Amino acid sequence: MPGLFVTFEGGEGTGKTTQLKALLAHLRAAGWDAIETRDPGGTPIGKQIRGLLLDPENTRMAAASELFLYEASRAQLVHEVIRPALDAGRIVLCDRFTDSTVAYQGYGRELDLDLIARLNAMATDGVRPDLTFLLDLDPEAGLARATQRVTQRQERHDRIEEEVLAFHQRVRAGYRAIAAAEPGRVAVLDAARGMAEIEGDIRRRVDELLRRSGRPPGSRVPASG
Ligand code: T5A
Repeated sequence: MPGLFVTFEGGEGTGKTTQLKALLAHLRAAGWDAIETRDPGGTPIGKQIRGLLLDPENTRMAAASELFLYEASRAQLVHEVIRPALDAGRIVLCDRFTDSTVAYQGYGRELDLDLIARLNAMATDGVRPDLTFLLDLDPEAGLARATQRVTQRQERHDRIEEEVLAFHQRVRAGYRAIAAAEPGRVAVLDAARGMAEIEGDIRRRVDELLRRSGRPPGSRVPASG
């Protein structure tokens, strides 16, 4: 695919959104044609599905329903946003993607990993991230950040944030297993550090990838590798 697909992964409150937006601003300032999106969400249909998934009132949602809803939102996102942008040669930055389902539904809910791999393949129609940043943080610290944020905004924790600590610890273990299995794609970052330090690591990695592609900053990105 002619574009470049970068995803941000990690547990609750690890700083994915903060870092994605910082990278987006950096790339755009350098002249690259970059867009941001998020999973679940990112499309009108995906936003409706996201509402169902995260509504704290939906306490009776079955694990299988949850899995299918995440995959449904993702299928729509790939179809409507990600694939067209990559085909057009753009840089796509996505807040969460398939690794979230492996970590949360596979390791967190302990659903079948082979089934999740098949559903992910179907939902993405072969679209895979070129590079993934995994923001790794003790779940207690991440949940404390999320709590601080919802308190400031006078909101409620979403349905997944309300899961017990053991669930979030399994999610973290899942992410680490993914990173160990795919070290070439997944860059693990210590998310306990300051925002600027993490941002610097991410910039260096992406700038290097773009530099190696041999093109000056412009409106289109050449094929990676
Ligand atoms: N999910 C998702 C699944 O179960 N399966 C799936 O397949 C998918 C795709 C989605 C939920 O759905 C689950 C995972 C999630 O539970 P979401 O909103 O996309 O929800 O994800 P969240 O993790 O809930 O997003 P958050 O906004 O809570 O976390 P972020 O994006 O990691 O963190 P961010 O950048 O918003 O920062 C959180 C707070 O920490 C501060 C920020 O200022 C902010 O206040 N912060 C830092 N503080 C100190 N040091 C740093 N380095 C900091 N970086 C950020």
